[in-house]
Amino acid sequence: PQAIYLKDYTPPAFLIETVDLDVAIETGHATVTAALACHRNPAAADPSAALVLTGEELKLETIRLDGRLLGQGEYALCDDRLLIHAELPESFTLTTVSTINPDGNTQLSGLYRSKDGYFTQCEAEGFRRITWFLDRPDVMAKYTVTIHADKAQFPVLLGNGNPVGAGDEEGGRHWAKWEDPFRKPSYLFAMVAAKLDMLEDWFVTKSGRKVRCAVYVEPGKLDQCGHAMAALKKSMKWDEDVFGLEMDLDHYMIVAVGDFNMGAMENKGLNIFNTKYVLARPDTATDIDFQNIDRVVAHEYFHNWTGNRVTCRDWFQLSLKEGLTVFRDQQFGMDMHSAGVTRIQEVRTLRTAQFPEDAGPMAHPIRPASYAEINNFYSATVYEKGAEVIRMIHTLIGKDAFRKGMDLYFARHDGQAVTCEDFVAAMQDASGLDLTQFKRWYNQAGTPKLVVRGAYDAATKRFTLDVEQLYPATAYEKRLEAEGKPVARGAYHLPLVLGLLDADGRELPLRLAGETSAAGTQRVLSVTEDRQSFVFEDIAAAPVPSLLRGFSAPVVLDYPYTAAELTHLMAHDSDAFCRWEAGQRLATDILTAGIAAYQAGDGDSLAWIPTTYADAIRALLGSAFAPGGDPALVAEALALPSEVVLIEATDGTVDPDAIHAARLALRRHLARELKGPLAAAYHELKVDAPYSPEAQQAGARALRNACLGYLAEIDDAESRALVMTQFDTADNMTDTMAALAAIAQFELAERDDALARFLDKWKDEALVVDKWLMVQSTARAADTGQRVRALLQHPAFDIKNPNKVYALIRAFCAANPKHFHAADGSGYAFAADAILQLDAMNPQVASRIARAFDRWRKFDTHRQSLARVQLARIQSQNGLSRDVAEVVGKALD
Ligand code: BAL
Ligand code: ZN
Repeated sequence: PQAIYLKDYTPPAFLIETVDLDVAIETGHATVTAALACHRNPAAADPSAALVLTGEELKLETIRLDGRLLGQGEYALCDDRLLIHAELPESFTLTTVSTINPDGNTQLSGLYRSKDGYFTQCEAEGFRRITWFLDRPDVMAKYTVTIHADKAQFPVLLGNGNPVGAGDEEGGRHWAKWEDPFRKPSYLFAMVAAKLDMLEDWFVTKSGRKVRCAVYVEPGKLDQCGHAMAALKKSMKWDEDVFGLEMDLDHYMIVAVGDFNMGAMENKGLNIFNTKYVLARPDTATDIDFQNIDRVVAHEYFHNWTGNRVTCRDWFQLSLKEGLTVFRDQQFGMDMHSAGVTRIQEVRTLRTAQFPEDAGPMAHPIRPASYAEINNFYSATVYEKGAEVIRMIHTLIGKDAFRKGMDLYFARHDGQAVTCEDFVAAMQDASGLDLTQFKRWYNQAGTPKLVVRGAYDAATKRFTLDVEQLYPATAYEKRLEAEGKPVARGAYHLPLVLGLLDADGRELPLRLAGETSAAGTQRVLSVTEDRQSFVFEDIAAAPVPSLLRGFSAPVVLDYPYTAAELTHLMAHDSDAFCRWEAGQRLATDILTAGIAAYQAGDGDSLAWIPTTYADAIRALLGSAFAPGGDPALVAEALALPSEVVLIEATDGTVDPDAIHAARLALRRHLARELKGPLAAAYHELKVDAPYSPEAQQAGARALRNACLGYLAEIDDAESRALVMTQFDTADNMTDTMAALAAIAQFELAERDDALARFLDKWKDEALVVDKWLMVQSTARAADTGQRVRALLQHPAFDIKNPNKVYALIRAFCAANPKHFHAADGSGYAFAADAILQLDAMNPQVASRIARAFDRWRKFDTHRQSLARVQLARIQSQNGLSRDVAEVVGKALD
């Protein structure tokens, strides 16, 4: 597919002041009348450029210029473009009437039918599937929309902004008109016509304005939206307290829909959400679901300022709003839950999703220079790495200067569509820190490696840290180079946050060479060079460095820690992330030896597991019960690095079978060695209070269920009885799912019975059925591949529903490496079949599945040849979408 380039950006030839839409939803089609008040853009590069509107799957009925019907020859339709040939005055109103088919819109982009009515999704380029438009984010207009539909079937009619009129029409129909007082780009347009129940509440802003908050859900689900409403009100308060940002509308609505490609969408005043991030009840949703709802509700709310009030000039700038808003929802999450656990979970997500992306064929900087299909760039890099980049600015300039930078950003750019440079300039001007070099994070792809070496000199009492940055070119730079495009690479500017621990685990006061006195026990080192040294004075004995605290930069840290040093950090580091990280490193080192042992045929001897390891984990488990202990953190620390993380950590060819075998053997070893303490912890951590998703209870459940997971590995009658008792008696979905996930790993009659009973109980709760699918698609049981293929035909599965596809197909491909990379190629063939079937109906979803092939070149030649066959089969399909063509084309490059 054809790439488009950031360097080719030009301002639009025309601007649109107002958009007056009329959408009449009939049986089988909708009629859209759009009156656009346009004028030439004085900033256009070509003052005589033609007016070219974009539209997709629209049937143009009529077109009028200032009320005059245009005839043949006065306009032309060419592919997805509508060219106006008629002579245009400086200002004019262009009115089109088009017919669309929302019932046949399986892409779920634009206006589409879902079970309870009609919904929209316009980001990034869905508005052009509703009407002809200058569908680009730098065209900002004021919108009104009048919606007409059958009153009995679709009693709720919603648009952005404020309701300004409503009434009945002939034939049992009704209408409603909404007006949004704020200028916005077309991607933030939304409307809904559906049968929905509504929960209403009020929020009083800091200046005393009353905002009506409403959550709309499918009929009968009102008892599942209280948590989302509470999250919305907490988010409104938090943004006022932390950033001084107030809600600007009188109505803030969240509508939940079961068929949705993304997680949620921040349309102005009318968020549309995947039900997954709204609906929750203790018996239907897990602690993690509750937390995710907090985060997604907050994320969409925070977009009202970072994204809506100040938006992106073009889609290359996507991280301007997404990276910043993810950073903001992360900060919110850290304030609402355990800060350490939240950070650890974020780092795990980054390593699982973003590091592989940065190392694979789809590598791109947080602001890519080119793309073929923008939907492919709603990526872990733009979102999660984008948030890390904002976090680094926050760390480098400090919290207060960051807040000043945000204030300056809004003062300068409220109501505008801007670039990442504009954001960085505000941060630079507010802080006085030169961020010129820092901007490389926006233009360079790849995860840098930070090679750090420490040397202690007893004679001078100095500890020297030598820091080297490595940032080899990725697939992204290689492609640009091949296209003859300029590629500049250089050292990054990054914060290295650290402390030094003495032999007793105490934090040492830190004085850098050249400083007159020590300043604290934690420092932010500003790393800017390819090679740099930092010298600490007055260090009495060789310390253990605690490096990259809080994961202060999105890098791979290479430091030659010994097992003893890692155990020391696990026990004593004051930084929660570094304590967890030390445990992960220790486990990774052991597993690396285990993987080699399995490859050499000697894995089962377990000679590769140090005898002291179980003791370290025993101490870790015990720490949860010591004064100040944090069960949630211990639960995180008990989890061994995932197979996906181990795949990325592998230098050279990946052996997924050896990785799986080593990891499982280590889990079983710990379970056997620590059976007593695990069982004791399991019983001690039982929560007796009524269910609440708050951090303390959730932490206890997380650790208790981690213990259950280990105990289940013993695989005897006692452990099975423990799991089945929890499954049968749990009063909340967190505990139910933990038990079901434990039993689902084994090919046992108990598994089949538990799965059958679970489905029978929950078959009418779509989100719970998704859990049922996912627990099977991610199981290690030998029959998983076969079962997943059979589930495609199960009545509980629906390939048209993205959540079902993500639960069954994507989870299998992305989170079950043992089966996806099966040596007979069955996993690859399964994925290719699914991608081809999905591409014909929903290219965005198909393309997300196709990303499972990103790392195919890391595997052995046999697997590579099997994957290549499937990639080539997909690529040769006639009419392949741009979405999938870009992913597969880059994979095969
Ligand atoms: N803007 C797309 C959905 C989100 O990031 O909030
Ligand atoms: Zn977002």
